[in-house]
Amino acid sequence: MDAAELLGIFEAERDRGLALVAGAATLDDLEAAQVEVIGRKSAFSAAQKSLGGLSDEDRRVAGKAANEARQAIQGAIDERREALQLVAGAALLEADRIDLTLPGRRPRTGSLHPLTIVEREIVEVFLRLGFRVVEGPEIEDDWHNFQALNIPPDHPARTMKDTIYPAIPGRADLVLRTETSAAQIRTMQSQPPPVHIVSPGRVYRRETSDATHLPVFHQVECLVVDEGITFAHLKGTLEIVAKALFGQSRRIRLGPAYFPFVEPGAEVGVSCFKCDGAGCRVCGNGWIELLGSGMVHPQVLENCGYDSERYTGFAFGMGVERFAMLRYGVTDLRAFFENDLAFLRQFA
Ligand code: FA5
Repeated sequence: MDAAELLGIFEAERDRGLALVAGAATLDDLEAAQVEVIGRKSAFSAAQKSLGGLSDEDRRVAGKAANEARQAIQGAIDERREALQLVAGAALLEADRIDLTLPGRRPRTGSLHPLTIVEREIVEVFLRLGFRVVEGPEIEDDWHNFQALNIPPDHPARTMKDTIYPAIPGRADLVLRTETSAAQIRTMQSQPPPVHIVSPGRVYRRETSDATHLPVFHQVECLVVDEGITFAHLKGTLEIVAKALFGQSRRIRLGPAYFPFVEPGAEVGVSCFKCDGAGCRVCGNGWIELLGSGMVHPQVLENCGYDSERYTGFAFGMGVERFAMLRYGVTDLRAFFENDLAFLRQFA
């Protein structure tokens, strides 16, 4: 190819290149235009390579023209790239724009579990009466859970409240506590009378679940020990607690019951909140059996180092789930442990 032909190519490619660059609407278009017009395989580059075949004078003139054309194209590309980058940046900002005037999304807050609400409510009543809250361990030893409570190893009451024995090497004496009464023992061991405590917590029994029984449930235990404590104090306290929890018009009734750690022992019923003792679907016979109670057995006081000739006491233990069941009209205790959010949110 002679110099004139090459000059023609450089000029034509420059014009074609400038037009392509000007028409590039995106950075990708621009990239393609650059490859096409001045890329290694372009007509322009091929023409530039053949400059070598020209005479010195022609090569100088045509080479200069080639460089100028290439610079013009490259300059146009750089300019266009800058402009397109601005556009792309603005588009990105636009796409990412946050509308600060939109209302915020409120995070969903949790709420207390109904059993926690009820347990606190029960404990609150005792706090108002001047009781102190104590908590005992859920893994107890046989002595605190059974023996100190007047339930020796061969006592039939063990079968009524059989439990789960954790497999801890070398500690065959450990049991998951069957009732919060073990907290009585620990409290009496740790302090002299008078005692006014309430002890909430989880308990375990080898029990098959049904609508009113669970193998894991909660109790709140109450214990009072002092000089001159009588059954009248027990009944009076139960009345106050029942009225505080179920309403001022509630009545209580006591029936004989056996617990090895009290003498005498009583099962306590509360007149039904629904039918006021007439009998209905909730209670059956007008009364709701809620808790076990009694005068602390002298042997239990002695087991804890208290002088049973000088001190007497009463204790009772109530089921938190049973109370929650009555409070909320829940017909099956298992609902409290199924973690069904639709159920739980009702208590929020
Ligand atoms: C006791 O656990 C005695 N410690 C109560 C007591 C304390 C008596 C102090 C005397 C002095 P009982 O096994 O009845 O007693 O349980 C007490 C309450 O726990 C029951 O009235 C009931 O409300 C609840 N309860 C018992 N078993 C279950 C169960 N499997 N599931 C849910 N609640 C239960």
